[in-house]
Amino acid sequence: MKKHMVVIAAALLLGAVSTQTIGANANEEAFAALDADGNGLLTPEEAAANVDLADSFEDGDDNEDGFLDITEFGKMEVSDE
Ligand SMILES: [Ca+2]
Ligand SMILES: [Ca+2]
Repeated sequence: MKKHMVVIAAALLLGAVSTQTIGANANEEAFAALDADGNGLLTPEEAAANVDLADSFEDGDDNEDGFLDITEFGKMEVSDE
């Protein structure tokens, strides 16, 4: 009985970890898809490909350097619909 609980807990933990990993990868893939020149920064022109992102570009640019990096991008909640 106890052994079963451990197995279930381990499975849940593994599921949680892999979901997080998939989320991070999806984010990186979305960023890479928008980063047309692949320099690791999104310009307003590159962000214009996604209407939601373009709208919230300035809000997302935490360090106000005029670009979005992957960290800033990751904090934003942009739908890709
Ligand atoms: Ca770029
Ligand atoms: Ca920035």
